[in-house]
Amino acid sequence: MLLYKCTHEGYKGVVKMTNVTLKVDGMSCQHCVKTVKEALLSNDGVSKADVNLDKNKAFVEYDSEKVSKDALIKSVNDSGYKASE
Ligand SMILES: [Cu+2]
Repeated sequence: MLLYKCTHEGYKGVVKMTNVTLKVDGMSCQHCVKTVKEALLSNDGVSKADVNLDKNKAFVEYDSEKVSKDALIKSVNDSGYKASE
């Protein structure tokens, strides 16, 4: 787990980011990679999504208070691929 101290004025909280690596089936080219990455980043609370075509994996960094792992998986599935943990 990574801790980020937000330095925005008036904001004193610390955002706790959670990491997960999802298995993603169905990707065959860089276009698929881009689609999956955009699907993950479309979730509010996702700060980073690295998708690896060779390994069929997606590394996601997110704020678990804003988005759940299930929602991340669903967003990939809704874009036409198959994500699992
Ligand atoms: Cu493709």
